[in-house]
Amino acid sequence: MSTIEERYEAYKRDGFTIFEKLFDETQMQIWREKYKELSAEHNGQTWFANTLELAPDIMWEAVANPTILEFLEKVMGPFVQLDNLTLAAFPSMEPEKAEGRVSGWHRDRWAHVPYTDEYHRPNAINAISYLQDLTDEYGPLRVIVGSHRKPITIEPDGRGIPHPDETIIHMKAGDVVVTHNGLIHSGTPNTSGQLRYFFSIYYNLTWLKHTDHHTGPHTQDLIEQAKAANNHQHMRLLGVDEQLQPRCNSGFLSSDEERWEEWANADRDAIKEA
Ligand SMILES: O=C(O)CCC(=O)C(=O)O
Repeated sequence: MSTIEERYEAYKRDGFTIFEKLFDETQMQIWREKYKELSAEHNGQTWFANTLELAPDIMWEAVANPTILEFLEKVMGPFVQLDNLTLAAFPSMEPEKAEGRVSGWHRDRWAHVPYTDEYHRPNAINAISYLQDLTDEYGPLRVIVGSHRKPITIEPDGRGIPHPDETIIHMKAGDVVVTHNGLIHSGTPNTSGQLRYFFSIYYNLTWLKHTDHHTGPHTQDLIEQAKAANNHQHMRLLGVDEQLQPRCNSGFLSSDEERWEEWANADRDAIKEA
């Protein structure tokens, strides 16, 4: 087990960190069932965004997972909002069609191609879990370690094939990989004969726009609950950041990380117990 400091150092160096077994089988089964229900209701659709609004009772615990949020606030400061919550499943394909292919190299939403090898706070972070073990048949995750700090580009004809610098990660069911949005990564085609579930909790900085709308009645109820509890961390997740202006104009003369910790502690102390 690494300490949060060790994780943060590894994350800055590699562009990702993996929390093992963060979600348990009961939670994963509930999410898989929800996917099947949604897909049946929507003519076999395989990709669902806005899933917090679609199923708040079973999704909020993932979005507001304390272990993930503690780490995100360490990395981004207490400026973390939900950009989008996606539950998807990649259908299986014939092994001959998948041979020598990857799903598609990319950096994630709100990224840019790095100019230098300096570390920068990410604009966004993906907390991805797969609701099954990613064996070779299900299709492992591929990453180019450290590519959030390297000006690597890939020509179009290289984007669907293995990369010489890739690392292949066989994620286990319930593990959560937290990526820097500048990390180049790809899935691998699924040839298992079963669905390959993909659950992505995507967070960005509160002064950016969010991709999910957060305007639906269920999400609005969650905002009201967070306001009643004076829980700024939860309000921010849903797009309401009441401290944004002072905290984004703090003068920037003491270390960012010290200020972030101070603000996160102040938010915790401000929560009203129910
Ligand atoms: O399929 C995977 O393992 C990764 C998918 C992914 O990174 C994405 O859709 O952004």
